[in-house]
Amino acid sequence: MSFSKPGHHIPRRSIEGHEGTWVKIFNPPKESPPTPELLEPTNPVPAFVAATVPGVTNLTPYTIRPHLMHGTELKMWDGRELNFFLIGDNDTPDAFDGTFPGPTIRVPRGVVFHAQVEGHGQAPHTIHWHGIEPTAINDGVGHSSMEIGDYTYQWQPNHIGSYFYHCHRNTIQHFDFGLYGFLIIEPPDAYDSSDGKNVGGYPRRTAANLSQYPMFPGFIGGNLESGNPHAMTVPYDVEALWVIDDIDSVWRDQAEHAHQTFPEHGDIPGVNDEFHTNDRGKQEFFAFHDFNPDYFVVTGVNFPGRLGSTVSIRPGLTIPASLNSGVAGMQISVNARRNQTILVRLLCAAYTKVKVTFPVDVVVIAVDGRSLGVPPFGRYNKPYTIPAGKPIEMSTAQRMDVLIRSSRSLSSFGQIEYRHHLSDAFLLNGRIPIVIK
Ligand SMILES: [Cu+2]
Repeated sequence: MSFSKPGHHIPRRSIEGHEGTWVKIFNPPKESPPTPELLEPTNPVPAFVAATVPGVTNLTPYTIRPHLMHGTELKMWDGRELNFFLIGDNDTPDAFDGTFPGPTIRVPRGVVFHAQVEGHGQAPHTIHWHGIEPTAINDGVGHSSMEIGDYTYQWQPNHIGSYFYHCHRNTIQHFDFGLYGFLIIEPPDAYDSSDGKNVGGYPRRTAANLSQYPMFPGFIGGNLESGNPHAMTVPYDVEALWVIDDIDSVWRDQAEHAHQTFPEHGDIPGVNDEFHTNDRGKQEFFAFHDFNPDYFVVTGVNFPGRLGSTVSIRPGLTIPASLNSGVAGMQISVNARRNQTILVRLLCAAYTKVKVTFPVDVVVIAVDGRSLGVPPFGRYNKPYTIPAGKPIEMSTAQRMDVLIRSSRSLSSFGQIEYRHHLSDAFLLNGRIPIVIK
């Protein structure tokens, strides 16, 4: 296979005539421009969710409708309320007022994806689809693409795996304050129920090359160009989502405005901007340079402990179908049976240094949305085993997909160790129950 003759043909349109829109620009369009090269969306997921989850609507066909907001207070484990910016969804009552993290978006590979996005309150915001490869205006990087306002993002995913989406305007604040969610690209037929499979549940499949790991049954190898949507995929029975994050309450108290780090522009942008006042003309510019988190969470769930402690979240925590694109039963704390294939999707959304440790051997099948050992990059990497107890170091924005399968019962914990990004001081050990029986 080659790039000039790819196995998966995903049609792309020429950008001829739109070049000016696609290059880096200092002042991106701020007012709802039409999406260049707009195609008909084909994402089947919004209609599936509306048909299966009570109360959910799908007002724009084949399209999701997220919105970005600011200024919500969420209660932490000790009762203290902290300032959050949240992503909500206009079609989902459970998510209308925003959730932390934002709803998990699942998309089959190869569809034309549309997100009709509104920015509320202290816009501008963007959505960056981290690891997807959209055109530049749809990539949602502040200062170099659209800043909303309102905008319909368009892209087409071609690699099955784990991604996330987040606001990329003044990222250090907006991402940290909660404007992010998880994003999963699934096999092309993941939402096709015509063969009788359970579209809204498990087992599901993800990309992997497990030819050297016969312990995981159901792996289908073969050729990506064969047309088999399951070539180079493996089924999993249980799925857990661990989004690792840390929160500095001082940042949340002192920088409540979304423009806190927008400098007052001089007459030569980027040269003589005024970094003592923000663009509201106030002496409130906040530099976000000194990060000292004192709250720690996994997938929005608080680790209930002070700095220096070792604490656990509850067993049996799951994510409702309304916040997971209609799929019921995705877990946070792991609860499985012996000889089930368990997929844990890890995302480091923290700014501190993070080490993840499992009580069992895990097989790493994908990193940053690319499955190891699967063409076209399969010659350069392969899945590998990380033995029980050996820490996995992660840094901001990294994803890692690991598989677990145990023939023995187990009642233990995965562990997330947080250390200060500069001093390496120990901050907290967060424990996540893993029960296999
Ligand atoms: Cu934002």
